[in-house]
Amino acid sequence: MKVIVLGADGYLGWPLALRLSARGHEVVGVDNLFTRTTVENSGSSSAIPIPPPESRIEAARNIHGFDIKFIKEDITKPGFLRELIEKEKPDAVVDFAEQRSAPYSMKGENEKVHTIVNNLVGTIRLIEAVKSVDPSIHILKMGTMGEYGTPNFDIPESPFVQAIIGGKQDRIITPKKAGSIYHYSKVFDTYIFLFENEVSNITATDIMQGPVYGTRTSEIIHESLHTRFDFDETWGTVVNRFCVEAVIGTPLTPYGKGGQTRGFLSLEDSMEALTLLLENPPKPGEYRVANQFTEIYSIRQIADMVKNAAEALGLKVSIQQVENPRIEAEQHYYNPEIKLLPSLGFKPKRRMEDELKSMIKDLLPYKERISQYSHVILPKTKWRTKR
Ligand code: NAD
Ligand code: USQ
Repeated sequence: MKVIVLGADGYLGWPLALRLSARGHEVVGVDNLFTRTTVENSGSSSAIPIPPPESRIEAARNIHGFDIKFIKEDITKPGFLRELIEKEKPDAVVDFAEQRSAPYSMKGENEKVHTIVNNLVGTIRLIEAVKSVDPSIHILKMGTMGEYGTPNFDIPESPFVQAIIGGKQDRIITPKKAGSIYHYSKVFDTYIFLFENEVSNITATDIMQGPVYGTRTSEIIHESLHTRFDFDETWGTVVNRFCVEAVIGTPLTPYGKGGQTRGFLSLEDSMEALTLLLENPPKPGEYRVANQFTEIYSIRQIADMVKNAAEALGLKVSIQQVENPRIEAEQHYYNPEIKLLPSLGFKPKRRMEDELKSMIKDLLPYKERISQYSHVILPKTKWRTKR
C-alpha cells in the first residue's frame, strides 16, 4: 500500500511512518514543521532531542533499510495536496497535520484563529484533493475523544444516534461538547467529513482517539529514531508531563480535583490500531467512526501510578494539586463504547502501569537537559475570562 502521512514530523506521524515502512508499505511524509518551530520559539523543547527530519530519515534508512520520502510543505497551501495526490496516487492519506494543542488554542485571538483556519482549511483542501483524484482513496482522519466531552450517557461509537426531542424521534449527529477551540476544530472537521461523505462519497475513517503516552515503538530502537516528547504546559499531554515531572523532581500537577477521566493508549498501541485501520479500510464511499483508547483512568489515578513507578526506580515524587486552568468537569461519568477496533482483532499490547517505568527510564538520561526547562511546566494558559 502507498500511504501519504500528513504531519509526519509529529509525535504520532514519525512513528507511524516507521511502522508503515516496517509493514512493507510505501510512505510519503509531509509536514511544515509547525510544532517543532512553535515549541522551540515558545522557549521549550522536546524532552528527548530529535534530529532534523532529513537526519531521522537517513537514520531510518541506515538502521532499518526504510525508504521514507519527506516533503516540507504546508497542507493548506492551495493546489499542493491536489498535485501531490495526483502524482503519488496513494491508497490512503493519514491526516495528523493539525494544530493539536488545547492550551495553544486558548492563548488568545491569534492562536484561536490559527487553530480554526489551519485545521479546517487543511481538512477541506484534503477532501477536495482526494475527491478530484479518486474519492475511494481512504482518508484516515485523526479526530479526538474530546469531541464528545464528558456526557452523562454512554458515548456511542457511531456518527449518528436516535434521539427523542420534544416527543419526536429523529436520527441526529452524535452529540458533541468540546472543551477548547482546538477540540471544537475537530468537531467541525467531523461535521465537514459527514457532509462531504453525503454529497461526494468520500471514503473515511474518523478516529476519536484519547491522549497518547509513551516514548517508544518497536521501530524506535536507537536515539536517532526518537519521536518528539513534549512536556511544557502548552504542548505536553498529561501522562508524558507527569513522567517528566517525576524525573526532574518537581511535584506532579493534577489540575483541580483530578477526577477528570479519559481513555488513554500507549504510542505502540496507537500505531497498532492505526495500521489495522489502514490495512482494513472502509468500503469505497463509506464514512466510519473509530473510538480509539485502551484504558480509562482519572488524572488522580495516573498521578498515583506515575508516583509508584518512579519510586520503584528510586526517585522521590510528590503530587501537588494545581488550580485548574481549564473549564472542564472534574468529577463525571465516563463510558465510551469501543467496537470497531476489537472487531478488526485489535488487542492492546501495553498497559499504562508497565509502560510508565520504561518511559521514566528513557527520560532519565535527559534529566539535566529537561531541568533547564522546568519554568515551562506550571500552567499559565487559563481558559476562564468570565468574572
Ligand atoms: P504533533 O503536533 O506532534 O503533530 C502534528 C504535526 O502536524 C506537526 O509535526 C505539525 O508541524 C504538523 N502540521 C500542523 N499543521 C500543518 C500544516 N498546515 N501543514 C503541514 N503540517 C502541519 O501532534 P501529535 O500528537 O502527533 O498529533 C497528531 C494528530 O493526532 C493531531 O491531529 C492531533 O490532534 C491528534 N491526536 C493526538 C493525540 C495525542 O495524545 N498526541 C490524541 C488524540 C488525537
Ligand atoms: N491535566 C492535568 N495536569 C496536567 C496536564 C493536564 O490534570 O499537568 C488534565 C487536563 O486538565 C485534562 C486532562 O489532563 O483534563 C487531559 O489533558 P491533556 O493535556 O493530556 O490532553 P488534551 O488537552 O485533551 O489534548 C491531548 C492532545 C490532543 C488530543 C487529546 C485527546 O494534545 O491533541 O486530541 O489529548 S482527548 O483528551 O481525548 O481529547
